Amino acid sequence: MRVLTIIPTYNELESLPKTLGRLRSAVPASDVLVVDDNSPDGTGTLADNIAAEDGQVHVLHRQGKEGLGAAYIAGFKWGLAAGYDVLVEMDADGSHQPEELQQLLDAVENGADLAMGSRWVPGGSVVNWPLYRQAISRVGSTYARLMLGIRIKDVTGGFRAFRRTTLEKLSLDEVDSVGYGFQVDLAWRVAQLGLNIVERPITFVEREFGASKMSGNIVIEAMLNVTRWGLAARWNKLTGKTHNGK
Ligand SMILES: Nc1nc2c(ncn2[C@@H]2O[C@H](COP(=O)(O)OP(=O)(O)OP(=O)(O)O)[C@@H](O)[C@H]2O)c(=O)[nH]1
Ligand SMILES: [Mg+2]
Repeated sequence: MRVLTIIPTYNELESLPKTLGRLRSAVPASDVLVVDDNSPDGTGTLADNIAAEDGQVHVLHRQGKEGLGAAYIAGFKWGLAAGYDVLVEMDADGSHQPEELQQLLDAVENGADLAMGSRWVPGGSVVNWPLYRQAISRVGSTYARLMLGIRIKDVTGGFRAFRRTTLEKLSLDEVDSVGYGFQVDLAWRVAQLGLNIVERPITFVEREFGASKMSGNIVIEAMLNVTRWGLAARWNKLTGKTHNGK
């Protein structure tokens, strides 16, 4: 399986080299694509310098900050066009442990269409995350699980391995949610297709350097979308339509 790990970056000058170094030693077979949105702190140039030394690291430069979702969509398209079999989402900020990637890849190798790193399954944990963030994440995931009728315990998580055929079945151009909403959106689309989603426990560590790009608006957007999608799915069921409205 040819694996591409996609790492979106916006001002991750301190974190990116550490994360890349760990990833390259933990899973040397995985190629890497850094998707940088013209970070003012020069993360893009730093990524270019690393790529110049390491033929397995690639960089996709985008003009400006368009959000995590848009960066991933661009990265997925790049990876699909380049023929990768598995495409991985991973944050640059150290929250996702590269040493835990292999178990997600193993799950895909064993038949998962989407393997998701999960903080909220047995064995999963969070380190240095304030209680209020844990509460938002748990409540948000539980709400999404009930509203959407899916079994995923950590639906906002962003450490994931997609089988190529899974992404090929999604209409990537239709996905326009931002932040956490983007992760929920993708998971919901995969769930609606009836594909095989598995969760594997991960240790999520709060970022050490740099600033979070999370905001209250992102949480609210995600909640509103989940409500909308859940109601639409129920309505479609009642009126006999399939969940994607066809
Ligand atoms: N290319 C790109 N990357 C982004 C953008 N926003 C966030 N990222 C990256 O996406 C990853 C996750 O962003 P974070 O700011 O850590 O967001 P978060 O993990 O939801 O928030 P925290 O838990 O507080 O860290 C990091 O690698 C960011 O650098 C963006 O607009 N463009
Ligand atoms: Mg983060």
